[in-house]
Amino acid sequence: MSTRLTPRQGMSLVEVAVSLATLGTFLGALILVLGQGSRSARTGMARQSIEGLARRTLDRMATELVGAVADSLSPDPVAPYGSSSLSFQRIGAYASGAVQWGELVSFSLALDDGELDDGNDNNGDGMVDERKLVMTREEDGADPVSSVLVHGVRELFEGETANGLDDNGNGLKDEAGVSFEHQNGRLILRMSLEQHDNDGGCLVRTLQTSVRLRN
Ligand SMILES: [Ca+2]
Ligand SMILES: [Ca+2]
Ligand SMILES: [Ca+2]
Ligand SMILES: [Ca+2]
Repeated sequence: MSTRLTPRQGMSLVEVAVSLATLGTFLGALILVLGQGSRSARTGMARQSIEGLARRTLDRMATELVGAVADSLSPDPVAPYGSSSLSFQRIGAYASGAVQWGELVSFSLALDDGELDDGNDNNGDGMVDERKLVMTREEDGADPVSSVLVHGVRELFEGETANGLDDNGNGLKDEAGVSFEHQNGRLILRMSLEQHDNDGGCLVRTLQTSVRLRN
């Protein structure tokens, strides 16, 4: 005697096809959700990273500037242009009533590693003509010692374009990604950092702080 399966005891090809299609749709949606989740997690971490980097760098600069004498600033970075570089000194000691100056410290911007000032992204990091911030110390009579404080400084401060105008309304015209401004005995430090990720996202973090100068 032969036994035959009724249609209810097995799955027809159509049913199998529908099941596979449903499973495929479900897996596709799951992969999409997981992908979006990890992308937003990566973006969140990158945001924290650039925020921390900007804060640490500004704190470091502010610490170096504690005790800086207003008259020692070179150039004196007053509005409307301020300056993207700055040298300063503290008072080292008083000897026989005379001031002995401390070491000469300077901050300056240089093109970032592998970058040329040509309107192109030469080093392939997604940023065009970005800078690095360099700090140099010069003890009297000793060779200068330089160190890089941060990479990925924007060529211009956030909201600024090179047009001779103060586009972002902060009182400085065409200011760079790091700028200094001397205002009534205070030195204002501004910084815009930028980072690009593999998903094509662009993060910009802009911070500012100020330090009281010594008379
Ligand atoms: Ca670049
Ligand atoms: Ca370039
Ligand atoms: Ca401005
Ligand atoms: Ca401008």
